[in-house]
Amino acid sequence: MSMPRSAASQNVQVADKDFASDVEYYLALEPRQLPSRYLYDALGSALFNAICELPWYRITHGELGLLRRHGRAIFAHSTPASRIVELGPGNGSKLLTLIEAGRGAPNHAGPAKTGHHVRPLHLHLIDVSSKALDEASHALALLDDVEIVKHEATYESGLMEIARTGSHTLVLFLGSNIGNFDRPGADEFLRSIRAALEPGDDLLIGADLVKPESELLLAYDDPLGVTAAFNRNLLVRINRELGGNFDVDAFGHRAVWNRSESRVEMHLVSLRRQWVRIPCAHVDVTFKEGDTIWTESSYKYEPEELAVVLERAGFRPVERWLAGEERFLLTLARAD
Ligand code: AVI
Repeated sequence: MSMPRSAASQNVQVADKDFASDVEYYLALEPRQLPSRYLYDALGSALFNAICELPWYRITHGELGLLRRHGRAIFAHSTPASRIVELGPGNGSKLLTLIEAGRGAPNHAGPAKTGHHVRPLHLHLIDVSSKALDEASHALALLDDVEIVKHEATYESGLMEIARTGSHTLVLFLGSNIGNFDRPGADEFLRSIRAALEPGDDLLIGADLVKPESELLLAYDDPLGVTAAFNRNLLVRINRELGGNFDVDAFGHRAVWNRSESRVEMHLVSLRRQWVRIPCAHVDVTFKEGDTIWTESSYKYEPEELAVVLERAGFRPVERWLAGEERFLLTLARAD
């Protein structure tokens, strides 16, 4: 079984009628599914931020550590850029950490002096959530001489907005967001990043690596139940926005490591036989005890595999930095 590419990618503009028609479409599939992008309403985004603070979810901690320790090396290895584009900036902490850690490095993308003028560094933030954009730009406004441009857009349309302006660009795709694309979807998405860039531009990508199953399951089914709340909140959202009558208590959270596909899957599991109606999505469905809804896949990579994927998309890996303890990899790759 494999989640269709469109379910894992963000290339559909999120709007209420899309939500209703996606819920109708994906709940009719076998196995039943819901696209993971709908996990991120206001409460879902807040729960995701809480997940990032959990000791068992080591992606954020591992990545911030790498950005802090290697910020100078990242700039030293990249083409001098006058703008940085971040896809999915979250609360802005990753970009803030990178810029602060990189100060003083050759090629640091800080404000450039032209004659008597200081040319500001342009930070382009692309996200479908205006709340996330506000939060990130608020955090980044702490920096001197930056100009922040918010793109409230899907990644694909945001990339089209920033494409080919003639100035060198560093694109950040961090947080292992690449992991929420299936393999063909990752290829396609990396190609769309490449298409927005000129030869010599750079991509800094963060990817979570394959690690022992026990660690992966703790990361996606934490003892505090925050990830379970993040998953079940999707049912709360459907009830609120589409008039559904899910009994949220009657669904459990399950994380599964699918070794052959190299992905952690999140599912919602019906704890009893029940009948669910979602009038705005024309859904009328019966769940038996144990029936599931597949809500997310997080693909995990091997370092060599990521290099191959980048090359296939038209990037040449330049340098990489590994957080050994967290098994997380940052790769700087150059557009050919
Ligand atoms: C946003 N994304 C990379 C997270 C992940 O690890 O797949 C979302 C998440 N799902 C459960 N915990 C975190």
